[in-house]
Amino acid sequence: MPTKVSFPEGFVWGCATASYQIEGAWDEDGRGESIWDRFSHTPDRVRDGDTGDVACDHYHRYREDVALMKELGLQGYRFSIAWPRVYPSGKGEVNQKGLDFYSRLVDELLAAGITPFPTLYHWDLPQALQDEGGWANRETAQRFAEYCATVVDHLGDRVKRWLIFNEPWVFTVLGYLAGIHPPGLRDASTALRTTHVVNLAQGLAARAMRATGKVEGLGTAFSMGGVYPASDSDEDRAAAERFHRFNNVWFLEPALTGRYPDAYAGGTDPARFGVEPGDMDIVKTDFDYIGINLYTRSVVANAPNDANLGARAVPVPDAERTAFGWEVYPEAIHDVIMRIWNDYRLPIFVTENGSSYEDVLDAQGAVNDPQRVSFLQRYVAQVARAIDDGADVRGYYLWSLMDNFEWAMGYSQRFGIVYTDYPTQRRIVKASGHWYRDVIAANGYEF
Ligand code: GBH
Repeated sequence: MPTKVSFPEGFVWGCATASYQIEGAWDEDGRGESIWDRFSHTPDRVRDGDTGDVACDHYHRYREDVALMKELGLQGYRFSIAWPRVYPSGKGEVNQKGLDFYSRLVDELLAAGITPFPTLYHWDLPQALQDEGGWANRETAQRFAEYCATVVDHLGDRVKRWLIFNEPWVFTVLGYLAGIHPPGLRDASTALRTTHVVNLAQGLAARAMRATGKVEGLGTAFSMGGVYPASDSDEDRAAAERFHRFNNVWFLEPALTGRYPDAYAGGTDPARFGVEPGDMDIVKTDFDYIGINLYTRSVVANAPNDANLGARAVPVPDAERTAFGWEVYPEAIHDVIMRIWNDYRLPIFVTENGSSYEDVLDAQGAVNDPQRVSFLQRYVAQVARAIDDGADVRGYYLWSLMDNFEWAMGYSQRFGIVYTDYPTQRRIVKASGHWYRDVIAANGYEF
């Protein structure tokens, strides 16, 4: 018997992308240098020396790209705005040409009947602000709020719903603790301070955006994953809970409650975050919804030797995996949505979900990606199950519209439902793209 998967009326089907990953035109029309330009232009930072200098050339091809979205029947499009296009050095004079690009993109989307859902920060900090300490510097929070208010002021007549940050956990932890994203630091105490500056930035930005009077919806897209204890023991269950607090709600919890979650086995002294009097009132942010980016899961065991969480992810042998090596575990999206819905009771958008596989353009000019179709069939069915179980999930944004610059992995990972032929910049809709178009048209599917 096939499974029938259906969605409530008004559920939004979309795709997601990010500025640095698709735009290219890195030094055009007054755009300033971003930390990803600096990082990718530094030898040995990105696989194969790849950079986002050209990427998908979306800056020049946005009209064709929006036409493609329309062909697919997309109802929503999540993209990000590059801060250094708007403020080339992070502050001071606005670069009108940068704002104009996003204004044209928004007009094009609206004309195609697609609702824009922009993210204000998807990792491309102006390098000039990094030179002053980046997210470790409290001043950056003020500059971010000013930038956000400027953008909302210019686009807010047409754009109603916004996401402030993309995955604060990823850019602080990978950038300042693991050193695999810019600025490439490995410094635990700086990393904790960036956590707090980012939270302040979010609170200040939300207030500055609302002050324009043009905002109808605000949230942030958080990186999350399924977390399951390695055994039924009390120790493993407690370790899994600490892992959830650090990996899933490390940023969400302070925004909603004004407190840092208890994730560290030995507790976390607020002084280590650099919290000053009054800060936690600013950090508290009035979200209209929560964005969840979810790809995989972790199985977690108690680990007394781990100095931080006292927890570690254990290998899952023989698991099904994507080309990136991430385990395919569809129930994770249901389980995380239910946990977040039960704990916080705010509407949820799936702001990213998808998979990378080694796609090839065949002799007939087609791209057959049955693994991605199967991945999506199973994950999206779990989103429907969460809705059936009572969670208020408003939409699903698939990562990604097209293959693009996958950060430290360069162009080696293809996440698109549209294949990007980089040498020619031709876009070829993959089998998964045809599948998604049919799902959107029917607001559901069978498999
Ligand atoms: C997102 O990051 C980004 O927002 C987006 O820009 C990016 O292109 C996309 O995802 C694809 O990577 O424990 O080894 O199984 C996602 C980052 C993905 C980080 C899952 C943690 C767990 C890997 N997260 N990952 S593992």
